[in-house]
Amino acid sequence: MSHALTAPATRELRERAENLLRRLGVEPPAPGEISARTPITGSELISLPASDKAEVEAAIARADTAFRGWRTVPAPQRAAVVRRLAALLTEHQDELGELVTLEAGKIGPEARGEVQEMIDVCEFAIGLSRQLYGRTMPSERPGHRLMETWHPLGVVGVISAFNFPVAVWAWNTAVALVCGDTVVWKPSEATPLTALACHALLRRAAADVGADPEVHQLIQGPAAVGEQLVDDPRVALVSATGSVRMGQQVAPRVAARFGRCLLELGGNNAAIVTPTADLELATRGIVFAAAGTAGQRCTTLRRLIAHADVAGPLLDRISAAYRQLRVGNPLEDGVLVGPLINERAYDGMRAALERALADGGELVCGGERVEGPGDGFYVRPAIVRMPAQTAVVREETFAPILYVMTYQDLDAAIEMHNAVPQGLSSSIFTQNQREAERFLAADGSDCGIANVNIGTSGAEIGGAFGGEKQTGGGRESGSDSWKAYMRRATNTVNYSTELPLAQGIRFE
Ligand code: UN1
Repeated sequence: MSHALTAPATRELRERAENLLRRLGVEPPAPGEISARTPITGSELISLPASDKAEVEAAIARADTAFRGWRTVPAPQRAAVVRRLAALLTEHQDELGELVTLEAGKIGPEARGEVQEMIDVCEFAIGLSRQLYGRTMPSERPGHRLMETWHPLGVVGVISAFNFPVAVWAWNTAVALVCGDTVVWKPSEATPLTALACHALLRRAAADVGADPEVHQLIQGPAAVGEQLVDDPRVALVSATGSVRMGQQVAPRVAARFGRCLLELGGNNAAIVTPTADLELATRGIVFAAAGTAGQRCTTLRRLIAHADVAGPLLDRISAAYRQLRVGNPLEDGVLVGPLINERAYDGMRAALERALADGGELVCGGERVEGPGDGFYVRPAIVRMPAQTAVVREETFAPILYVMTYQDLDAAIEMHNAVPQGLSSSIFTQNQREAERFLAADGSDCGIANVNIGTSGAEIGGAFGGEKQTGGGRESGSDSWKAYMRRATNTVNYSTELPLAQGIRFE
């Protein structure tokens, strides 16, 4: 299906992007080999150059040099940069949000929400700058003090994905900066323009408060650019968000040089709906989590495990809500589901649906491509009832497909819930406290995020974000995730005139 867009409309989108960039402090880049496309029409907005080997090398070197100074700036003073960034983001929330819509295809409210998530994490990081607490422990030796101190780690390499092109960068960067680290960012090749905008805002924030703008470096281009970052021994921490496959490449390479990794990889998130669930509330939570962002969040709800007694009425409600969803141009008010990022995503969705049907799945609704402006890939979110949790269900397909299975017994439901390789987010809808607690217990959900009576997506920044198993084990944003961005030193101070040895050892 092709609905070639008239030239003026393509031009209008291009001009819109250029305008937004200018208002965000970015001059239109020189043409180059990266093609910044909009999934709204599939057309090119702007092209820009990729970083070559020497440029990546130079960016890492600049970040490494900047680190030498930045690590000695007191953390509450480092926070000034992040405070200024938050102010700039607040001032430019609409422009940056619109650029996210153009580049990633998110609907307006979700795009602005993503910028809000950046502002939220900045606020968190500002407070954190006065709370980088170390412990003190009672020493077993008289006249001795035992304590730990947290120090900046070094250069942090941030590799981010197209689906949260700005928020995931901010989770890493706001925290890394107050921790005293410098950042080299390799964004997704699909979203280079929002990266230019964030980079410009951050450098401006640093300059405005008299800090060194070199604390942040941006490198752009294909996977090889990221690989250079991954392999460079000056990069102390590689924080990578993306597919399990990408993580499988990154982790061993970083480990081989004894660098640190923070991985946020695939999710295959499920919700269990029990017989006591408030079905109206569950429906709202499920529809946002499964169809929102066109199924392109790592926290998207992909599996619904419903008790056999409620599966029928629940599915009736969900499919009725699905039929109301407006799919289309995310720049239009009232549209709730924008485009898939590209044709590959669409092919992946189609292939998964075919496999699911071959496995005995029954299509409840959706799955078809619908007309949008230009050559964008617009689909109706799909629901497929599955006789069992087959191989295709255990894989993450980055598109809006909700597989539905039923259960009779909660233990079996939890077993099915955990029987996938990924472990990011999960939820249970129930009004029965025993069931809720069972789900959150040690033998309940095995995910990094486990919710009760809300969906799997849309986490707040205050908690630690991340997951287990193939999701990679990393934790970002809130709680004590900052510890991944610092190194810990244990200090023993002898303020006595004796030299007692630990463990009562006498060496005389
Ligand atoms: C992602 O999809 O990579 O919990 C991040 C959420 C958002 C972050 C998603 N706060 O859905």
